[in-house]
Amino acid sequence: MTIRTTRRTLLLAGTAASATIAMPWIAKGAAEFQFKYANNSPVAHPLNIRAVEAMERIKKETNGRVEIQIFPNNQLGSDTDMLSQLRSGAIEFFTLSGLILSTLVPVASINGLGFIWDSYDKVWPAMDGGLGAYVRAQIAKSGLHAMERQWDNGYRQMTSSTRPIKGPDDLKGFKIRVPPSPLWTSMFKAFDASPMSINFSEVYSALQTKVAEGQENPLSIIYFAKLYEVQKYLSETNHMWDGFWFLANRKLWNGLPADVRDVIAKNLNNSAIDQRADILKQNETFKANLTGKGMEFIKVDQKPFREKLQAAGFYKEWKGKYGDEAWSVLEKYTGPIS
Ligand code: X2X
Repeated sequence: MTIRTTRRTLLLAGTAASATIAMPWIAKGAAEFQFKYANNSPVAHPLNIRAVEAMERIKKETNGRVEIQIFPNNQLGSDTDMLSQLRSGAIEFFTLSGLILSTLVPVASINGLGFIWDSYDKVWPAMDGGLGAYVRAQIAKSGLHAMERQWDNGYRQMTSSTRPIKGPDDLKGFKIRVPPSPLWTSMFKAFDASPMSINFSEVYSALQTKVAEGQENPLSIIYFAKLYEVQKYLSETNHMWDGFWFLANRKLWNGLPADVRDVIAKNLNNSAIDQRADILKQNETFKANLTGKGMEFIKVDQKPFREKLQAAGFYKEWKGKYGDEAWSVLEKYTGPIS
């Protein structure tokens, strides 16, 4: 299905799971540079709304030289598939959680450690500052280029269809879907849960068929991907903060004329800032909206969760994996972690 990219039609198209965000007014072959940008997020998610806006500005500011077509909602495959497509050059741009990117660039999951971020007031200075720069330097060594500004996924919350998760003991043996990333598996093993790595493209059906009892994601994803249809309880754990790196194939990126690169980077970085504000604003209404869809919210105390991770040696283990240098960059922003 092809749709026009006005905001209204995008919102309408949010109901069509396989909608393409195409730009039909651009004659095929008209642009000097035609690129593909793919992601895992629902069409109505702020990531896609703001990406559409960015691509329109990029086209305009390059006088039509650059046309970037968006493939949302796992249309080109799972995150794992899209990451290989990006590396091979089959697609030029891709947004991916740093935690999943860690399968290629190990340190990229560092911001996802459990219970280390009190608030966005610490997250953004870290990711826009020294910690983000550290991670991006490692990404650059992997054949990819990450734009400076990360896009928000959000603080992650646990959901369940079988039983409410009130404290860490409720996670014992809990069949929870986690994204494919060693950090996620390790964390939920430390809770004595039974984590299963499943790409986001398969999450709805894994929950619907009860292959997994629960999952964890930010409110925006739970809402826009309609996970409330297949989950009952939502525990406000805020257990991790997760963001999307806007990635380009590095060879392609470096081969672009500098002026084209500048326009693309500027607009993607500006739209990232707008998208962060969208998530923040929408977070104020998601609770009421999700309750309206039948979800039951549960307030939880983070302390026993964190203590369980400490007792399991989780922080010590990951400090060893990331190394002292990365850990000290992280602690500059979070304060001491042990
Ligand atoms: O896969 C997920 O759960 C998601 C959508 O949050 C990510 O992209 C990491």
